[in-house]
Amino acid sequence: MWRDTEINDAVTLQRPLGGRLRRAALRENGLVAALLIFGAQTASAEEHVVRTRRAEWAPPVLFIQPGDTVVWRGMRTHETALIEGMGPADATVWRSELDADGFSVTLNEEGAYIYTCDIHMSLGMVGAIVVGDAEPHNLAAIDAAVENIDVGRIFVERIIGRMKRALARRN
Ligand SMILES: [Cu+2]
Repeated sequence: MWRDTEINDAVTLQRPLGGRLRRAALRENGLVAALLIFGAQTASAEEHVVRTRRAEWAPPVLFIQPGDTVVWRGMRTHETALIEGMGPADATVWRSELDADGFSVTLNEEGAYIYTCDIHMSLGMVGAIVVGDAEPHNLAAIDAAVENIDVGRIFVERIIGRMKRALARRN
């Protein structure tokens, strides 16, 4: 959105100006050009929205690229948290408050992430995010971490199965 504004400014600054104003405009044009280049380089990072449908995440399995951001919407009665041991090693661990609509996390590490809404985990509110095009390297670690889950384990297993089927379709 800011890029449109910068482009408009750049166009405005290109109008004929005299003396000091023109020099100032040229300096600003240089800054604008730098900002536009910076914007182009980072434009590939995308934002993905996960919404809530009763006690489910939509989409339940999300595919993104490293550096992309996930935003959760419709969170009035929900929260989102990465399940312990169910993200790549060194990956961002997140836990939102209840009713943190618009909570977001940027995921840079490739691999699979299984997350839950703790208060609705026993109703099956479990989701998966796969970062990167490669087969997630931490699938075995996720399968092992399932053993540590007491409440809602069947739903965690279910989303892992769903993610694996989606991965198989993708390949
Ligand atoms: Cu919930």
